[in-house]
Amino acid sequence: ENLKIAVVGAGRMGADHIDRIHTRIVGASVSAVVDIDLDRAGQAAAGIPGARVFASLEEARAAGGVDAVLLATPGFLHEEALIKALEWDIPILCEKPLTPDAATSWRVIEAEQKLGRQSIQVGFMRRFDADYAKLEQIISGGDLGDLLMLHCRHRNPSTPPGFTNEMLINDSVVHEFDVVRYLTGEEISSVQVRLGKPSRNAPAGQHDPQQVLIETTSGVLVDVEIFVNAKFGYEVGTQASLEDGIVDIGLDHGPVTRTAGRVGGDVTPGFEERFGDAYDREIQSWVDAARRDEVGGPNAWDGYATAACCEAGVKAQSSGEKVAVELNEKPELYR
Ligand code: ISE
Repeated sequence: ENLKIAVVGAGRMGADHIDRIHTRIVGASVSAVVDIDLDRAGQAAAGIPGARVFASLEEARAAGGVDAVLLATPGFLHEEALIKALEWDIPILCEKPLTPDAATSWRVIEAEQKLGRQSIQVGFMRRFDADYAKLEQIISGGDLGDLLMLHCRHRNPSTPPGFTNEMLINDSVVHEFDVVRYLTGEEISSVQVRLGKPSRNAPAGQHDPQQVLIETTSGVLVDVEIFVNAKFGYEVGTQASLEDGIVDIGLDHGPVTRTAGRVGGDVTPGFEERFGDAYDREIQSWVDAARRDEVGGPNAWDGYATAACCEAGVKAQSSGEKVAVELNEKPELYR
């Protein structure tokens, strides 16, 4: 029988996941769409047989037919829904960030420990991207020696209204925090943020671009260019410097055509296109694992550790200093 999913939040990512579950995911269906904006929920649920619309997760749950929850609301709304779904003991896919800071994420970790089993997967889809997975294999395979440095670029064409400086870290660089942990297999020990010359295309109150400097426990150094009003399109990539070689991923322009004295390919317009396959694999992996009461990807510990990095990053934005990332001891459940 299909896993019946309540999707909470019918915004950009929620609507994309609803379409994905309906059209491409095997063994699951959308049974409820939850949004305080019922019109928006109705639009996202339109044409999906059996998908009912609710203003709250409690109402959806009370109406029955909810086996799992996909949380696609903004990060500051996650904690309450996560704690509830853990109490109900139903599997959860939580879009990033798990929560916006370490203390709230730790409360989620404590609630999951009370349940006694991992039940939350966090939406770090880059781990399901073919290029990132290959880079991870190259690094962990060891043929090119140790990884020494990573140079990351994360460019969005533009930001929605109200995208603050903190969101540059909590909503965008959070992916690099996860990728660095994924590629190195280590925790991050410090974060520093440098605000250089701002672009005239940045909206008022937002400093764009920013440079984020990350260190891991063994001393791998990482620099991130986060440039969220870069205009030209969407680009996420990484160059890895290893002892015996340099590896590049993410110059994702498809076929290159030379004609009429010009050379070129296409730039992906946004993350839905760039990571479409990765999102499909991520959600399928979650669904398959959820049906066995398991987690099929990054877990709540990954959510907590990256939330601690985000908290350090936001502090570093205003202090300009290198801020240490302090983590609680990793509970048995995640070892
Ligand atoms: C967005 O929320 C995402 O998760 C995208 O992957 C990221 O590239 C973008 O910067 C975020 O705003």
